[in-house]
Amino acid sequence: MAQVGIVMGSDSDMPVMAKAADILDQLGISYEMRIISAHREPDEFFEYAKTAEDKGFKVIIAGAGMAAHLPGMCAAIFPMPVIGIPMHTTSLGGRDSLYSIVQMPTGIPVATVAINGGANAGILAAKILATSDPTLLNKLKEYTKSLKETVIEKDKKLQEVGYKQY
Ligand code: RP5
Repeated sequence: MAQVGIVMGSDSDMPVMAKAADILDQLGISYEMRIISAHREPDEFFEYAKTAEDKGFKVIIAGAGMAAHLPGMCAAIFPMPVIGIPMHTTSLGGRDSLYSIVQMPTGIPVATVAINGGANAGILAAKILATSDPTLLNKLKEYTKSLKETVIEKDKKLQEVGYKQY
C-alpha cells in the first residue's frame, strides 16, 4: 500500500510534481502518482478521492495550475492532510493557482507550499509521516544536516576561489 498519493491536474505539472516524488524516493516513502483532472474528468476524480483512504494514503500531495481546484476538492473528501502545490502560470505568474489553493474555507484546510514548491511538498509529507515513524524522523534529521553541510561547502569554496571564480 502506498503511504502518499501524488496527484496532478495535467502532465504539464510533471516537472514540479517529480520533485516531490524524488524526495519521497530518497527517504524510502512509498507513493502512487496519478494524473487526474477534477475539471476534465470529474467522475474519475471523485472515484480517486473517495478511495484514497482505503488505498492506505496518509497524505495526498496535489498540484494544479490556474483555477486550481484539485487540492481543495481532495481535502473536501480525503480525511487526512492534503498538501497543495500551486503551479506557475504564464498568464498570472502562479498567483491564480496560489490563491485558488490557499484560500480554503474554514474546516477544509490545504497545507499550501510555494509556487512550484514540489520538493517542499515532499518534505512536508515526510514530516507528517515522521510524527509516527522514528526511523523516518532520523532520516529527515540527516537530510537537514546535509543541507547545512552543502552551504558550508559552498562558503568554503567562495573563500578559496573568490566570487569572480566561483
Ligand atoms: C490545470 O490546468 C493543470 O493542473 C495544469 O497546471 C493547467 C494546465 O493544464 P494543461 O492545459 O497543460 O493540460 O488543470
